[in-house]
Amino acid sequence: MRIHLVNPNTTRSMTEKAADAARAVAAPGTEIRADESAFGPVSIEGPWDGAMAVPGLLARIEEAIAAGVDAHVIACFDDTGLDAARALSPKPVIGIGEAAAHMATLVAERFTVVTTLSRSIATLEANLVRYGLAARCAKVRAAEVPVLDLEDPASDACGRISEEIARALVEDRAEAIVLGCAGMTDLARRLSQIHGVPVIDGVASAVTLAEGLVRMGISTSKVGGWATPRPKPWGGPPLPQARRAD
Ligand code: 5HY
Repeated sequence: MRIHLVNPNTTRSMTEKAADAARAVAAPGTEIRADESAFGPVSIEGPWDGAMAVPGLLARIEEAIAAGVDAHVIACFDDTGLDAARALSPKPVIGIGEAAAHMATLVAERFTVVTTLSRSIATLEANLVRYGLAARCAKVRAAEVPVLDLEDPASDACGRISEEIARALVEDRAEAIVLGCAGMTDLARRLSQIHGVPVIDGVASAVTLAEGLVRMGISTSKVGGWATPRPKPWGGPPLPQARRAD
């Protein structure tokens, strides 16, 4: 099967890190097609970035549909553009935030999300309410690490995330931790070993769930809010089309 992993921001190194994590967990025979938004912000930190990332994301979703992929994974913990992508594609679309939260509920009564900056918290809290999972989430915390610091080996990002995890285990009585950024995907195993609890990465969670849906032959229901968009005229200049380099 072929899974499309799309990073809604435009930072290639984050795409490659997520693609590595996806390939590490994917079953033999699963091909990962990875790309990032064709245009938009280099990182998503709050609602404006998130809104501006969606058109470039949807351009990649359209390309992947045309290429015949079996499912899509949105590799941003905010699940940026998830509803629009589910309406657009006939194939399953899994957001790493929703996927990680579901996985956490299978191994812990209470989990805490540790994300990057405080400005991302409201979006993640609203998502959990939307998904029906807020009751199982003790808290959404921020390690106060800018997203792109996770791409800088010299930054103390991992240390700050680890300190926040330690606080969550005591103050929140968290039994598992969900890493609240695609850029943290390479930290899960090490942080789980340090803290002795499940530390859940959304990329691995989403790829695992996407493979399961494809094997079950289940895709997005089109009879409700995720119905295929109705064709209609477009006002103003056309959106830039994605032009794949390769
Ligand atoms: C992410 N931002 O996973 C989110 C995390 C955040 O560019 N990729 C981003 O900070 O909201």
